[in-house]
Amino acid sequence: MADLKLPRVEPTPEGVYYNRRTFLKQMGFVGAAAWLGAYPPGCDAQTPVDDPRLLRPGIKRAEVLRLFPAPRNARYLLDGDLTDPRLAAAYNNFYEFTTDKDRVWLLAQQFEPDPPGRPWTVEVTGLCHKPRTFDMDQVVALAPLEERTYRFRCVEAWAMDVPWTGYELNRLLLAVEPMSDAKYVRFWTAHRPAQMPGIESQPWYPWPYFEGLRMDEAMHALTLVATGIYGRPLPRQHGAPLRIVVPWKYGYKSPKSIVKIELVAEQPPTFWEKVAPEEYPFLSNVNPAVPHPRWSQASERLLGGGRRATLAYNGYGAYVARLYA
Ligand SMILES: Nc1nc2c(c(=O)[nH]1)N[C@H]1C(S)=C(S)[C@@H](COP(=O)(O)O)O[C@H]1N2
Ligand SMILES: [Mo]
Repeated sequence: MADLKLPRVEPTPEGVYYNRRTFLKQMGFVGAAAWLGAYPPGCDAQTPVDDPRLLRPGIKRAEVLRLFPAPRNARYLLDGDLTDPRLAAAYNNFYEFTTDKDRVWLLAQQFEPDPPGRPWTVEVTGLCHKPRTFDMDQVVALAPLEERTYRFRCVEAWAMDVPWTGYELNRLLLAVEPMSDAKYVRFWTAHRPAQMPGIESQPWYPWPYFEGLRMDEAMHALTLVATGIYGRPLPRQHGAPLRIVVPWKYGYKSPKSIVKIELVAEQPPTFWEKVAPEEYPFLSNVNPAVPHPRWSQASERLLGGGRRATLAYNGYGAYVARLYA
């Protein structure tokens, strides 16, 4: 239980945004070559996969690449070392490829999120005044990308501490001007059976992957649209070219490779809730006191070795507990 890495989130004055230049000056720019060296490998257990494809960015679009690495936001830090990027990239949940966590990265190599002539788009629609379909150039132009280090906790009791690149989901939602009756947000993952072998080999799952949040959760400052990890565009296995990150909830509430976001009035169904409602309820906030029906949630295994206590709301209670009062 040593090595308790606590999040530190400095309070932000409402409505204050830093422009990219100020950030670059204040936080110090991290050079492209330094990104790997900045995150020393974990001390034991897994041997990192040594394959050049492992960390390959999912998209090569110049407009996106030039924004990496994004400046660090010093308000969102973790105490202690981060997870080795090679361990995080070689142990994944992305059932569209396989349930074998050690092989997701390999099978995901055939996924081409943004091929020439068929650019990735995200449709943001539903109860809003300005529904819009964004391509990736427009997604990254919407708000300055920044890096935040977050704890990440899978419901299966493994965890990692990683630097995401992205911006707050509220930036994307506000861009379409939500209506007052928008109370929930739905998310859909891409459905590409030809590139995602797990879809056809597991026909009993309700593809495509879908998730949902309450509007207040989606608008919360901790909830990210992530386009990168460890200072580079997301590799395919982490959900290229963009995913959602909700650090106080179990990992399945952070859907990958998003193609559609819809603002709705009623609580939407979610993939895992549909599969096993008693095991994966809609809310799914990290809670050490509530065991999964088949295992304890009191502690968690860190990728790279070691165990630590699970924290309520994954350590973010000071910032999110009020949402559930
Ligand atoms: N589309 C999609 N998104 C998904 C999943 C998935 O299977 N498909 N798995 C979820 C689960 S259970 C976890 S723990 C995280 C894992 O993210 P990582 O592989 O980038 O660490 O992705 C989440 N998002
Ligand atoms: Mo998970």
